[in-house]
Amino acid sequence: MKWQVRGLMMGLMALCVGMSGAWGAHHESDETGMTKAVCVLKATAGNNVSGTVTFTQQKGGVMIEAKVSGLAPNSKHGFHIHEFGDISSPDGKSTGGHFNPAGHDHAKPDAVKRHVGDLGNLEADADGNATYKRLDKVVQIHGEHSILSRGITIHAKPDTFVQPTGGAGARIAVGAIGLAKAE
Ligand SMILES: [Cu+2]
Ligand SMILES: [Zn+2]
Repeated sequence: MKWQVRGLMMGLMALCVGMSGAWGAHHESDETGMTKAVCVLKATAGNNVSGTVTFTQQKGGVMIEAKVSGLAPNSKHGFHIHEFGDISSPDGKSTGGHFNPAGHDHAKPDAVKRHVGDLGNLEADADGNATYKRLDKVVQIHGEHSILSRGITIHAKPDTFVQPTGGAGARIAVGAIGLAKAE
């Protein structure tokens, strides 16, 4: 019996080593040029928001940078990755709910356990322009929780981090996340 347990342990260890090898190979492929994603935002019906969001793989996380214009002066807007890159509906609802592959609760972007899509808020200046720059430790361009082909959603109201999804209301801009040529 003891030998059986030992054999099982050895087998598990071999499996772990094999899996870490696979992860290593994956990172190498990232270095060959598949390290960037981009999302061009489209205003939903009755809104005038435009902008771009980029995701760049870096050591220690994914750098998320957004430039958005056409927002109300000095306003705050929930900013999320939603499940679908489908931006066909005029109200933006076709992007579905928050991208949440691990089944966690809604949370702030710096939380360890959160929806992958929980990016917090965009904050517009007096001219209605917002910029966002954060190194994110949860978002993945490649891998199990890849954000490729998912959607970005900007909401009319702030994300106040209440359950289940922050209470940020209607959708004023949406976009689909696609692979970009790495620089
Ligand atoms: Cu949202
Ligand atoms: Zn969420």
